Amino acid sequence: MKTDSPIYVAGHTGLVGSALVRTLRSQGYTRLLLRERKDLDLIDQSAVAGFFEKERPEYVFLVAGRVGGIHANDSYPAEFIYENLMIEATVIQAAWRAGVKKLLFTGSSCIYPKLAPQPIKEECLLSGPLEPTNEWYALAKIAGIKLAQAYRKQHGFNAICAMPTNLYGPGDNFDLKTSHVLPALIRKFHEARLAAAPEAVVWGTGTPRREFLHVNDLADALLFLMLRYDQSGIINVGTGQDLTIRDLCEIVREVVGYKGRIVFDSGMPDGTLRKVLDISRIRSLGWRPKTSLKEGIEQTYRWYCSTLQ
Ligand code: GFB
Repeated sequence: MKTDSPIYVAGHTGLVGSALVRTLRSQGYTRLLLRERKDLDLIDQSAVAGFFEKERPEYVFLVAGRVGGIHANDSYPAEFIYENLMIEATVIQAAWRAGVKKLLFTGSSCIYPKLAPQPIKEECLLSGPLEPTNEWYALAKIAGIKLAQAYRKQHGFNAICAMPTNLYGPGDNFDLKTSHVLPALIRKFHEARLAAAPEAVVWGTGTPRREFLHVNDLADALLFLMLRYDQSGIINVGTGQDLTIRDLCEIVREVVGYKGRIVFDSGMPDGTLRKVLDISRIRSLGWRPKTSLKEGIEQTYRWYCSTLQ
């Protein structure tokens, strides 16, 4: 991939897509093909095929999809499985037909079995039952992996699949119903501090463990893989470190400066109790995350506050 290669970033306005555009531009890539949903519906097969035939991208980052936290996944299963399945099938087919040189597809660590041995190796895929709250999304992403591997096997199509852990950073969704845990905690504690509320409510029991990767580090890893990885096997992207939701609350509380009580609502789902990734494969290629969790949360909180002005 050269700096003047035509590169299509599907999903460029989202958390991952916007970080990828920042990274590509900062690395001198000048021919980015970007289309907003209103201009190109990725579920519309003829529109997508037309776009690829006309624009002829050589490289594709397929980071578009319907995403959300545990409550959104559990509440909108039909939309999560349909939209993600359709986007993957439509873009991968059109990319192959139009002679794209290489496509990178992103999934999520929820593709792995709920009780996978930790840290989770790539080989654990399809070795046990999924977490029920996100099985719809997970199955759509697993189908995306198999699509990529099938097009490589039958057509020699160079599609690779990166499996990131839980992400956070600037450009995230801070809606308290549909977001992931980290932006939700930042917003809840921020609003509780402003309101001098005696307590803030957090979902679940606080005991689940999660791993968090700053989205700028993911964007860096995706460019790294697009330039250096050409295997059929999926590859994990994370930090290899996790913590309990209870400990995460303490870090966010400190960053936001909230002094009140944190109350856990065990009526809300915990989801998977642990899903930390084994990142030895990407490490062996020479990639390392750069952002510590504390730094990343401080930077994200500053960004969140800048959006409130
Ligand atoms: O980030 P999160 O929604 O996704 O939840 P998952 C992580 C943990 O944080 C769960 C707890 O145990 C939640 O119960 N939690 C506590 C909260 N308070 C909150 C809150 O206010 N909001 C949210 N959202 N969580 C998702 C999958 O699972 O991970 C997706 O459903 C995707 O498909 C994503 O894979 C990366 O880590 O549980």
